Amino acid sequence: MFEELNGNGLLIHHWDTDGLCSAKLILEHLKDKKIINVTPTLGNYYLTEEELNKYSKYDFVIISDMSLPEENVLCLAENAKVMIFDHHLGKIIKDVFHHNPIIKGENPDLFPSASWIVNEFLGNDINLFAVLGIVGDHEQKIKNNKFFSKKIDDFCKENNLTFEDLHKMVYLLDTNYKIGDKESVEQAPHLLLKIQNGEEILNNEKLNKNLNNLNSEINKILGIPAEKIDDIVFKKIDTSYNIISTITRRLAWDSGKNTLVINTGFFDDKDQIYMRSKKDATSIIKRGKELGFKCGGKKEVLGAIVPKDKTNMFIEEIILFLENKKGG
Ligand SMILES: [Mn+2]
Repeated sequence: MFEELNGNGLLIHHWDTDGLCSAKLILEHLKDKKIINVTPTLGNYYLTEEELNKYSKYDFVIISDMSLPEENVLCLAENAKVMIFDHHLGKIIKDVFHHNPIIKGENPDLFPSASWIVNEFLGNDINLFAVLGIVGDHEQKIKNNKFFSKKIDDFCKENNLTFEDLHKMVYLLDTNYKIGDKESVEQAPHLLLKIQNGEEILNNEKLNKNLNNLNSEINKILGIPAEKIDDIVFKKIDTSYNIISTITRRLAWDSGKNTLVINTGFFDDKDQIYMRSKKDATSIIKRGKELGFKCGGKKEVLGAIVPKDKTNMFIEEIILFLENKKGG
């Protein structure tokens, strides 16, 4: 499959640990080809017009750990051979090589990360990078996956590591995107190509510095008392760091209450909104999508990216939802 790839190549990967590790494995396998790697604008699960233009000059494009919109993929495929390695839900994109066992109906528990899927596809033995992608995407919850908790356990024993070591490596690797440093995200797969073992991630000076910066920003924000609207914990923050989910989780867990956080500092033209509710959030997530916002979440969590002039309107709707006056 890879033998057919000729000319100039581009690898587009997710910015998180799984994206970095799957990118590392692909770059390693294709070390004799001409290929550069990029990540989309941090926070975007699609390519902008500008990115699409720039990325349309390549002969082949590999996408890993990202479910880009079909129209983006087809646009790239006009000029290039496209290969996708992914494990997100979505639909099969015909006309390109789309390796995603999950959308082909396989058991998601057996394909927990893009790094694992890529590693298997390449026929590699289990290794640190295949495992780190899994720990990155699932954290402690992977311990409930019988098959993989044993695999990871065995891997740790053989390599004299603990699960906590792996978790710390994930935290460190994820600092690059959390502080909004796209360039370092794109350098990270090359850093991973150079290292011999996990110690080198744990002891990496720059990543540790990032982690300290992140923690002090989080603690600074948490040190400012939150407002209260009726029984809702409400906080407005203005940070360039992508830490709104962490802040919301900490406020919600500490208070045990419905929590709503707005960050005005991550995007120039949009705000981040994050909510943790004590009831099912499906209806308010649906409402956000109806309003045309980039919006997602799970049972009790809503994350949305909203144009600045729509923020107040949507916050009011969320407050009504939390106060039980609407929906839910
Ligand atoms: Mn992933």
